[in-house]
Parts: sequence; C-alpha cells; structure tokens
Amino acid sequence: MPATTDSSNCDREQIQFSGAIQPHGALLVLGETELRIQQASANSEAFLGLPPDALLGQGVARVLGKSASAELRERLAAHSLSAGLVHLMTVQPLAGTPACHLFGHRTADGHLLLEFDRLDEAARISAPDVYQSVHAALHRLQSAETLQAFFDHAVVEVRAITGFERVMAYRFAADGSGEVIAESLAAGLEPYLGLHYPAVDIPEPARRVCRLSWLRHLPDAGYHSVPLIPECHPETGAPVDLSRSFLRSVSRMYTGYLKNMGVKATLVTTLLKDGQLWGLISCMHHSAPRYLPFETRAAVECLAHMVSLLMGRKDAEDHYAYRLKLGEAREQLLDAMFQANAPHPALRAAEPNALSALDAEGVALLDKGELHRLGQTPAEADILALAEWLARRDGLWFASHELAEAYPPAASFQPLASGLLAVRWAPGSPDGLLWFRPEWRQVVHWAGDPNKPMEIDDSSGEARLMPRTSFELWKETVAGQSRPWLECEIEHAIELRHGIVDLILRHTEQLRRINR
Ligand code: BLA
Repeated sequence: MPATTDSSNCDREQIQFSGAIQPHGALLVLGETELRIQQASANSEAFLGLPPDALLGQGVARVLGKSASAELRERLAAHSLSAGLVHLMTVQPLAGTPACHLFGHRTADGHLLLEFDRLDEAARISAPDVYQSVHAALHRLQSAETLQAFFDHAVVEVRAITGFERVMAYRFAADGSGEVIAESLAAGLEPYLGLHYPAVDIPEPARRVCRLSWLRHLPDAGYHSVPLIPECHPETGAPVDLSRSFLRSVSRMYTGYLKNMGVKATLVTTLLKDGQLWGLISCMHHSAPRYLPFETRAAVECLAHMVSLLMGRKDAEDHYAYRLKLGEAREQLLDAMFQANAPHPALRAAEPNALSALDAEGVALLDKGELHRLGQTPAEADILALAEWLARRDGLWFASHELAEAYPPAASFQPLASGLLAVRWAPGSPDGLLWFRPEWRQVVHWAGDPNKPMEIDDSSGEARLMPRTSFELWKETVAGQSRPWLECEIEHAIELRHGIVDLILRHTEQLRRINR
C-alpha cells in the first residue's frame, strides 16, 4: 500500500543542482581567467573527442584549437552572459567529431558554462525559413479578435513549427493550479482542453526555472542522465547551479509524471505578463522521442516572446467595449450626482444608477451612516456589519469573488451575494458603495483528483514521493464563488469613488462658505 505524504517536498527539491545533464549534448564548466576546464560531462568524448580525464585542467584550446578559442574569448567578452543562455558560435572540435552549436552563460554562482549541441544539418531549417514562419505566424496572431482566438491560433502555429503531436496553452490561476485553455493535437489523441491540473504538478522550483528561461526541451523523457565529472566544482566543493542550462538533467518526479502520462518528449515555453509567470505553451510528443534543432527552438522562443507581448493587448481589447460602456455610464451618473449635490442618484431605480452597465445584481450605498439598497443584496444588518469590517481593513477598495473566504459571516449571503466589490470614501469610515454578485456554480474538470494525497514509494527502503499516476477525469462543483471581478470593473469602481469624493469635498466647501 503506498503511503501518503505532503507535496511541499516537491517545493523543496533543488532541481537546479542535479549535477547531471541530458545526453543530447555536452557541458564544460570553465575557470574565468585561463578558460581552464574544471568540470566536464561524462559523455564529452562523443561530442568533443576526449573523455573528462583528458580535459580536466586543460585550457579550452585543447578542444577547439587556438584560433577558435581566441574567437571564443572575443565572443565571451562581447556578450553579457549573466542574463541567460547565448548562442556564441558554431565550432568544429579538433578531434574531428561533428560540428556543434556552442552556447554560453554565467551561472548565478559565477561559473562560466559552455554547452555543445550537435549541428543537425538534415533537420536544420535556414534563417530565412525561420524568419518566414515566425513572420507568418505573427501576422495570423495579430488578426485574432479575442484572447481565445489568439491562443487557438498560437497553439496551431507552434504545432506547425515544431511538429509536436500535442501543443497546449496552459494558464495559471491565482492558487497556482492551471487550465489547458487552447490545444492543437494530432488525430487519435485524447484532448486535454479544458482540464485543470493542481498546483503541485508544477512545483515552485519548476516555476522559478520557467521565469529564468524562455524555453526548455526534453527530447527523450526516457533518457539516462550524464553526470558532471567531478560532480562538485573543485573550488567550491558544491554542485554548480544549472538553472539556466539547456541540457540540465530534470527531476525524476517530472520524468515519472511524463511516463505516467505516456509522454516521450516535451518542449515548454514560458508566457509572461507584466514580468509575472502567466502560463506556458507546453508541447508533448507521445509516439516517440523528438529532438528539435536550435533553429526551430529559436523560432518557438521568438514566438513565445511575441505571444507574451501581444496577449496583454488582446486581453485589454477583449474588454474594450465593456470598458467604454462603463465609462459612459459613470460620466452620466456623476453628472446626476453633481446636479443633486449628493451621491444618492447611485441608488435610484431609473438609470443611470450604480448598477448601470456594471455586471452586478445588487448595490448598497452607505452615506453618513444611512444605508440605501438596490437590486439583490444581503439584509441591512448584514451589510452594516460587513461595512464595519471593511472599515477596519487597509485600502479604500476591496474586491473578492469568494467573499466568505475573507469574511466568514458572508457564508449566510449565499447564493445571493458570493462576490463583493466595494469602495469607501475615507480611511476608517464605513461610508461607501458595495456591489454584490450572486453565486456562479461551475463544474471544474480536473485531470485526476487534486485532493487525493500524493503517494510515496517505499519499495526502495527510503521514502520517496511518487508523481501522480491517475489522470482520470474528476469533476468538482465549485460553490460559494461569483464570477471574478475584472480589472476594468475594479477601475470603474475606483474612478466612481474619486468623483464622489470630489463631490463630497465640494459640498463641504460650500457649507463652510455659507456658514462663514
Ligand atoms: C515540472 N511539470 C513540470 C513542468 C510542467 C509540468 C510544464 C515544467 C517543465 C519544463 O519547464 O520543461 C506539468 N505540463 C505539466 C502540466 C501540464 C503540462 C500540469 O503540459 C498540463 C497539461 N510533478 C507532479 C508531482 C510532482 C511533480 C506530484 O505531478 C511533485 C511531487 C514535480 N514537475 C515536478 C518537478 C518539476 C516539474 C520537480 C521540475 C522538473 C525539472 O525541471 O527538473
């Protein structure tokens, strides 16, 4: 019987210090001054013609020859290698082994890493072809009218460039879980579109690596890892940080997971929005291992950058019409308030009122201690208690689609008011506007029960966490939540508050003048 344990083990695994690489390339760790080889991957002979013991302590010229190593020095000086992997040059090792692409970067702990990736002439696409495919893909992406259409195009484009059997756009939710929001797949494969995966499937160390590099490739998930020789750096006695290495040997939790999913090769690119990890484009090959040459990887990486830049704009465009309607409704309402010299028009039955254009079912106005309500709201006493709770919080606005999580008494507001958007006029005061949204029951399709505890394999005598083995569809009905508040709705509420506060200040000023 497998025992159960806690998933935080996955969040603690130091995946960057695996001390080993995948076998489709070779790696050297060099000393800065003489470019002397301090560590070499055990497979160096296949790529560079010499085994590690013939390389350690030698200058890199032993592998590349004098003229290529002089050129390498110039390239190293010309690039900032601390920001990530740089394609330095193509090299022909002295030993007559096949030519390689040579990548370099400096690790966070200050070591210079060179990675050799064999030039595959047969699979190579030309620079004009790379340009053409990225250019055509961008053109089609730009013409997409909604964010959904944009991702539907993006996965088709990435699949056309990579030839992977399954390409998915995966979007993270605030709790770290994620959903497959678009998918392009080969005939006969079972779709994952719409499935949700728990946060633990992509633990924090993997997310950190995703933020550090745009693209990661695992050409053969069933590979045997190749250790670095010696395993630890001779000067520091510690393994070097391989976070940005493209050959890094990955965690066995991940390869085990892929095996359970029937995946033989992967390519994963990062999607960032405003510098934050927003999602991934995840490519899987099921029938056989699949290696992508540098030129194709570069095309995909370029596309991932573009998708990251464009998706923010598409997202804003998606809500453009709604944003305009909210703006117009706000202007009319503020006009009505200025004429009345009070915020009460917000609650009148006729439009414009505080519900005009906004997707909410009820609103309450608390002004100078008096409460007014419109539409579906909780009872008066409940709203007053809620407003007192808000007044004790920092910040003049509050938005939640799951109010009872933050404010447990709201459990009794279900299903009338599961979500709240609120603004207050001033710190410490409960006066302000509160909008309510009813419960929105949805069925979430999980790929495997996210609440099922993880398994540990104690067959080896030592307890080890096992990757998830069950991907059976598990349906969860999410209750007690409303539709989430959009950024443009929160902005609308904040703008309306500004207008009302202006009005109150003007009114106070008028009273002061009259009383003088
Ligand atoms: C890594 N898991 C990952 C990565 C992805 C996923 C995308 C990053 C891979 C990369 O950057 O190359 C998971 N891929 C998915 C999911 C989808 C997908 C969910 O396409 C959905 C369609 N994995 C587990 C469990 C653990 C775990 C239970 O399922 C831990 C207990 C661990 N996943 C795990 C680890 C890594 C990982 C440790 C990092 C691997 C590495 O880079 O060393």
